[in-house]
Amino acid sequence: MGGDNVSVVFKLYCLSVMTLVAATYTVALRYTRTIPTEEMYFSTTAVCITEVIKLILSLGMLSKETGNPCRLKNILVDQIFFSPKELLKLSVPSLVYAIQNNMAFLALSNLDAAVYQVTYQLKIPCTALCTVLMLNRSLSRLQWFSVFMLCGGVTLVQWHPAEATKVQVEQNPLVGFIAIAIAVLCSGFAGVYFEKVLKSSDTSLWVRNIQMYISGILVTLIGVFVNDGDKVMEKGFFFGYTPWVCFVVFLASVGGLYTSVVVKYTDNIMKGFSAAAAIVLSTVASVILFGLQITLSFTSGALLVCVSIYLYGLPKQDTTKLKSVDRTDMESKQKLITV
Ligand code: NCC
Repeated sequence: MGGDNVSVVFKLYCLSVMTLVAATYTVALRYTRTIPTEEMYFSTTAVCITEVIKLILSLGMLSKETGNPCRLKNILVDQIFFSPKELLKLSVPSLVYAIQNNMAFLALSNLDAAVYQVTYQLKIPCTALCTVLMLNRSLSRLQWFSVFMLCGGVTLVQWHPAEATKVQVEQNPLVGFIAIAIAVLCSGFAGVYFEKVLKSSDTSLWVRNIQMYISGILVTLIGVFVNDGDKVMEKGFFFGYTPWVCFVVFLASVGGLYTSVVVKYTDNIMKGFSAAAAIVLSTVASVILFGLQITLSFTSGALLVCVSIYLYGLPKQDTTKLKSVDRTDMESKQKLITV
């Protein structure tokens, strides 16, 4: 994963894994938060331990990339231990992601996974807005239109109101929706901020990840003590950790790393478009392989997703050329009038 010229197949592979992990993660997380149990785990500890695992995995990837323990040591000393400014820079997205990841637990403790997935699609226009504001990129009107069309398309594709399940734990949908709104804003901002830092220098992705996860561990640890300090002291950090909870932590770690690779080789808006395409394709594959019944909302949503991808990819019209054509047109009209 070190080289920048990676094949399309590799990009598609990363996108597919990311999308598959994200879908499984949401359902598994919801399951662990809604099974009636006396021993519910502390979600803050799960967010914190995920950062630790991502740090360890990124260290492993960096050592693979450098291929030499001495070079690895030099990089760690130079770019981690003696780079407080860089660490501070990356503490911004790590704080925002920490809030976002905690909000996901709060939202999925109060809302059905399908409702969560559908509402969370608002992150697509939010990410586009952050990209325009923070990366000084411009989107044509057609591209903005396609961003909103994609948002609507994914919403329809994932629309399964009949599957909303009754659970025996107390839920507060308002809290759930507020948590999603915060997560949407955090996802857009942190994703684009990380992309900006990553692409503004030659520093390795794994170094950037390590810098982010170090402050991520600190921030999420503070979250553990502020929110569940007393209970964690009494019952222990890993209280209530079942194999399912470990699975959720595993998915969160793997999903986070794949997200970083996807952002490195594409960008945050492309991440949204490709994830939508992957959802559509995987459903079509399930129809062919397992005879899954296709609904009207899926068909119309899939159509919207495809059209939006096509529209987004259309070459932008050169507005300067258009303006000059307009001007020449005006001038010749004026000449005609004077004649
Ligand atoms: O919301 P989303 O991603 O933008 O959240 C990004 C997740 O990736 C982690 N991350 C990001 C950059 C980086 N260098 N390292 C990281 O570990 C962040 O900590 C954050 O958890 C998506 O685009 O829909 C996606 O959604 C998440 C997840 O489903 C939602 O946040 C819902 O809770 C996916 N994460 C997982 O599946 C674990 C992500 O892959 C895609």
